[in-house]
Amino acid sequence: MVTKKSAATNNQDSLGQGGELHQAGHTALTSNHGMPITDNQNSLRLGARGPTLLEDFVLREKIFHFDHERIPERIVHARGTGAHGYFECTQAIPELTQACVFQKEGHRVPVFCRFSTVAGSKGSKDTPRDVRGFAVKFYTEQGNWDLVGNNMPVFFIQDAIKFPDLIHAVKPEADRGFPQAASAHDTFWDFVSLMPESLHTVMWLMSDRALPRSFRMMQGFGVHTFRFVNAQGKSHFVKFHWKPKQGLQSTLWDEAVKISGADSDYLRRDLYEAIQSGAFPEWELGVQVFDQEWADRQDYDVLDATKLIPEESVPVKIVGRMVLDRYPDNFFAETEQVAFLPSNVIPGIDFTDDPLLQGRLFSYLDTQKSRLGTVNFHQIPINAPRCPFSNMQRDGMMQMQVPKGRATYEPNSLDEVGEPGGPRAQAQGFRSFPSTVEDGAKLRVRAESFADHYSQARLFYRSQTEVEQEHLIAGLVFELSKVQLNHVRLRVLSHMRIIDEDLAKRAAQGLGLTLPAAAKPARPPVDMPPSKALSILAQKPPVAGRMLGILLTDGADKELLQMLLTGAQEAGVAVKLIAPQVGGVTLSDGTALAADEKIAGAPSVLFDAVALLLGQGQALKLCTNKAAVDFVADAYGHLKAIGHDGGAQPLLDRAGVSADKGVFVIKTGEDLLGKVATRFWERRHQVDGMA
Ligand code: HDE
Repeated sequence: MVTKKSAATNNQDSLGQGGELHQAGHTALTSNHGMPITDNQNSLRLGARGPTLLEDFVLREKIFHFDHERIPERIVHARGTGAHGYFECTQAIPELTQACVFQKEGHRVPVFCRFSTVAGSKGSKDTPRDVRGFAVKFYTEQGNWDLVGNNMPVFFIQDAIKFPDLIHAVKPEADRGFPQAASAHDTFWDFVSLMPESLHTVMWLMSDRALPRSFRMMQGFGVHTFRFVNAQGKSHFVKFHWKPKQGLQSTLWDEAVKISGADSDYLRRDLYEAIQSGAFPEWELGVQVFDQEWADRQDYDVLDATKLIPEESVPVKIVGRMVLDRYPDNFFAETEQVAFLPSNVIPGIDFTDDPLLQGRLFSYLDTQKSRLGTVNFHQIPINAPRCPFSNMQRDGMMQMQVPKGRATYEPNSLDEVGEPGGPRAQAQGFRSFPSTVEDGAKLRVRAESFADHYSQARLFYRSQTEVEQEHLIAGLVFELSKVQLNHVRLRVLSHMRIIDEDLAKRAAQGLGLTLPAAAKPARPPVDMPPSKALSILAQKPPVAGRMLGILLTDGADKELLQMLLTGAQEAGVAVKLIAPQVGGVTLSDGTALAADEKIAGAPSVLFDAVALLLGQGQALKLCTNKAAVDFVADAYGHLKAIGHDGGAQPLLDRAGVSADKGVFVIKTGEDLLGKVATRFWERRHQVDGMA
């Protein structure tokens, strides 16, 4: 025990520069103004059983602060998670832009990246059918550049003035306060069916893109057309793309539903565990660059955010990579307080007249004031530039800086008498690109070039594989079955007829409805050549970054397990050990092994593939364990690889598993690990409704 005297001496010795008090290995507990606190267990009361005294300033300060710990959640994208990392230029493009991040190969800048769902509240689940946010803050030597994108390259609306309507329609219905984090309800479909411009993004929302298996396994898009400007002042249009090294992967709908019960933090935990284990996720940054002449030749307007540019018409040039290698130390201080602003650009990157982007330039700055409470939110460490910053903005709530001198206005001549005159504008700084506008009249109109709402919805649908089209139709049928207003369902179907007659027919069949008359498009669609890049399944994903679940019982074959563990490590596949009890099992050679999870706590929906290593006679025992039977039945139903040791047959039979290429006895580690990222699509015909 530390005597009073020696404790005092220790504290005295370790009084830090900032005034902190340290005791052996701990920081001394103090009040907010630094007074050392001796008792953090009991409030100050009159006698041992008497009333608490108003005088108890320690109690009051603690409760006062606690009462105000919450801040308003983001109006959209409330639920998210983020990570630190770096961006590295891999292909310098000074001919296109003077942006400092693209000048030299190998040049790195720190980044903070936040992924999010859009519609749900902060406490909602991770796996709803939804768009995902993909926002990156680059801390460059010329200021912060925020690329605030999504995992889909298009958006629901063309003009910012419709954003509040869109969000009101998708958020829980105003009178009843539900459904949470779901688009499957009347108001969303009512709105989008009256706004045909949303249909292209609605196709993406009904597709597998809205059900990412991991934030690490989705693409990111800047969505809008931006401008690159080079040192000579020459400008090109640019669209930004993030391409995950981990490949693309989505959950099945049935999986997503079950995951939200098993682990509503699934995507957040996935990112955390990957980074903590050293499997740092990585994306390539690509750009599609084109000029005005090219833009003028297209059937669509490149300033319309409901349109994408097929990679087949403008290839994506890879110019850099982003690696996320550090999880935040504090969720609130960093992930919650990070404030992204599309208006944060650096010299060399500029905006276009996209009316959605123009509205965003106002909204994000404005929303931070109500979310973070002060115009000084840029001084919060996660938001502050990492380069020097200096101007004559002063005061405001939570001013953290202590600016010196009298120079709070410009111009001034204070330096003529030897006083600091303060910062001055630079010749080398940001200059808006002097683009010209065609028509000077002030009008509330939508350009005629924004009128085609169907061609790209059709392009997207027709670019999907057969399986993906099935999923999209199933999504549509599910959502419209939740819609209660029949006229809304019919209106949606009337649009589907313009997008693709077969799509409309199959959706109507799924709903048990007769097809209505086709909608009348403002402009008839044109056929665009299908784009392979729009399909997830047309691209083969790597196995690295995936997770294998190994179900073990007492007597499980130690050698087989060791082979799988070694193989997994070499392949970059993470492993979780699951057993009837978390205390673990005794392996075939008598060694005891602790499990990561109990079966009911780690259903197979959490894994990309499963192995069943069951000791003699154990499979039969597990046949009466509902969680174990579901583990296998779901892995089968979700078309995953199931590797087993040969003794698992009774459990496979009990779970209704029929033999196919994806169900096999493991002979080498490669048998299973090579298939961790594979789904056995042919099996879907055996498991109607799950896939
Ligand atoms: Fe956002 N959006 N948005 N958005 N958005 C916000 O800003 C808004 C749009 C996106 O992880 C808010 O700081 C308007 C498109 C992401 O912190 C708010 C319009 C795209 C995030 C806002 C759009 C996005 C937001 C809420 C139509 C993809 C989360 C909190 C004009 C390119 C950033 C906040 C994070 C967040 C407004 C449309 C992406 C209210 C008005 C298009 C990734 O300012």
